[in-house]
Amino acid sequence: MAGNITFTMIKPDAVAENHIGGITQMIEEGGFRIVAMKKTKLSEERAGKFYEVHKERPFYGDLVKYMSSGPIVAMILEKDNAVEDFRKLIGATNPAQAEEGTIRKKYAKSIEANAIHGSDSDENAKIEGDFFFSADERF
Ligand code: DGI
Repeated sequence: MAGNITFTMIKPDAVAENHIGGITQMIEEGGFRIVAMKKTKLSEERAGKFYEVHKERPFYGDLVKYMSSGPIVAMILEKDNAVEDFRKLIGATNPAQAEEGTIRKKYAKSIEANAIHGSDSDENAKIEGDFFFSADERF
């Protein structure tokens, strides 16, 4: 059975352009409940750890630099079928391929500065949520 938790980050480009409110509104209107939320900044070391699964990919170095270039907003979200439904709401990795009505279609600037992250499995949703939040930060 699909889990009811996913993890997201509003990425540095979207935070810098004051889209926290717009994106959070799309998330809540999409039926997700915010369980935990914080604005923080990743060091290069922590960004590298977060994206360790992509270590062998050619864009890893750029991705780590970009994700540590400014503050992000991390959230744990709750909804039935959370991981899959949230990936639908954010749209394709490359905004040129993102469908109308998705967060990336509206806010992403490029394949790298693509406004928002969404976990790709229940297992990663748990790992990523635990990376940012302790038990007493979840409600
Ligand atoms: O799960 P997604 O964020 O949709 O995509 P992913 O897990 O394949 O890649 C993670 C992030 O890495 C993605 O949000 C942006 C970046 N990325 C992915 N493919 C490319 C990329 N960055 C660059 N510069 N070039 C790529 O081809």
